[in-house]
Amino acid sequence: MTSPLLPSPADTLTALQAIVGADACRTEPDDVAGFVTDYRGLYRGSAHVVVLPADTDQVSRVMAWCHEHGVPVVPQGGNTSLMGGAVPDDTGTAVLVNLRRLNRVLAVDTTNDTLTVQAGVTLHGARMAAEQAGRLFPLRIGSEGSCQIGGNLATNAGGTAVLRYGNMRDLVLGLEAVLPDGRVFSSLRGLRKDNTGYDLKQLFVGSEGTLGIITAAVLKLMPQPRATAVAFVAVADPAAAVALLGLAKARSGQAVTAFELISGTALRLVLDYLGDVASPLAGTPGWMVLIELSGGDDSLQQTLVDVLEAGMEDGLVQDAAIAASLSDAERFWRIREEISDAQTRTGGSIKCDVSVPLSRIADFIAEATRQTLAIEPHARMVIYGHMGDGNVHFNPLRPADVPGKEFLARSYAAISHAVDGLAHAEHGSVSAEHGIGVAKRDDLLLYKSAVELDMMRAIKAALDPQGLLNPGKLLPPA
Ligand code: FAD
Ligand code: 2HG
Ligand code: ZN
Repeated sequence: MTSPLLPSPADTLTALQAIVGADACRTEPDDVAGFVTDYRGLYRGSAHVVVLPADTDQVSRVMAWCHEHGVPVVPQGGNTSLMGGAVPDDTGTAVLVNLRRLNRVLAVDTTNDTLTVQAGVTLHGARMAAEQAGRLFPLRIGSEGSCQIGGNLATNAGGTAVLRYGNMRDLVLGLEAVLPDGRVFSSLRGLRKDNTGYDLKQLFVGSEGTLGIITAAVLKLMPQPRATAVAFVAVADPAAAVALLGLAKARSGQAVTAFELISGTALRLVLDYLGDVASPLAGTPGWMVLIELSGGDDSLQQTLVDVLEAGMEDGLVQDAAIAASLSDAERFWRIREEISDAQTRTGGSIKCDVSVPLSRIADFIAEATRQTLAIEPHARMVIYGHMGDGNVHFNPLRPADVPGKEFLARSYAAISHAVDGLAHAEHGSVSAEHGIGVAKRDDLLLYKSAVELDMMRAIKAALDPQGLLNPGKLLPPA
């Protein structure tokens, strides 16, 4: 509930300029447009003012002022999320707080293996800071050049290395966040053990900007792997891919770092989009996996060859290309990472970001495909994702001759409910890594129990009783 007596736009601007400076307040439509439209151009809102604070103290004072005057606040990082959570609604009453100026690496501790950064450091910046210190920060997602650590935490980002290193929740040791009333919660400590009660920092992870504005974090660093081996592999079907994963785990110990499934339709789409990139395999197999092994063992390449040979003997592997150089490996990965943008460019993509237990994933894909094609017989089955951790991006794409808007209008609801319903029935999740935002907000009523929803609302009410922080996101209306 926002106050019916909001301050005038002029008073709000004057107050916020006094806190962050006039240069750090944007109000001109051209300056604001990029902040109020989401990455895919599907969600457009408006903001009363976009504020670019320079430090935690400024964030705290902005929040305190907005709290005192009942003004809604939308936190934003790199604005790369896919669920519409980082842009305001169209009422124009919100203040949008973008964290991009909080972009300093605060400390690298190579003895404790921790990296302390402000929330606006991009994921790429954090990975580079780790690399310069001879360490690895292992979160790996295609948007790393733009997304920010604060956004990664607020969405509990996943990506292609979760199988080995976990998602963002597993990679954070300490966190600083400004609460809706302006107070600063700080647990900026690099401890791997701390059992002194509730783990409050984890409340903010995956909270999508509804409980506080994350301003800094202490992240875990890992040793850099001494060797990496990558292969693009044709398999008969998802069941063969699951069996190959089991074989790779058994033969390589802890070395499987990524195991990505790619449908033939997804490969064709991305190769058309990239234009000048050669396919790693001859023809277009029906299904492929991109496997990466990494570790300290120089014989890793041979281990990968052994895995693939054993896979061929077992009838799991139909064809394989092993990266012979770094540039091969980069090309294989580029093909995988660009699938999402290839869909965005084509338009008319129904995104189902589901996870199910690995033991159910092949049957799930078969049945979800059958039900989708019963609704849209000519949909293009762009199916890919982080199979190694059970996460499938099941993203039917409009038939080539149907405009995106028409496809979404006639089939989005039916297909997404069918696919999500199947995932739920398999004890899976209807949002494995992209979060809820506004896109899936009301679906939570179908897929979360009354007890879970009550607990989520109780936490929100305790920290943000006025409901001012990122209103309308994540929590379905009571
Ligand atoms: P934003 O989009 O700005 O915000 C996301 C949410 O977090 C919003 O609700 C916002 O209010 C909140 N928020 C942002 N910053 C803060 C803060 N400092 N404090 C509090 N709340 C905040 N996601 C994956 O999980 N895995 C992938 O593999 C993956 N690949 C992608 C590939 C592409 C090409 C694209 C475009 C996106 C991909 N994403 C992926 C989605 C997206 O990049 C992630 O969700 C990312 O973590 C969002 O970070 P951001 O800084 O852009 O956040
Ligand atoms: C990926 O794995 C991202 O490439 C984006 O999570 C998935 O666009 C998508 O659906
Ligand atoms: Zn993904």
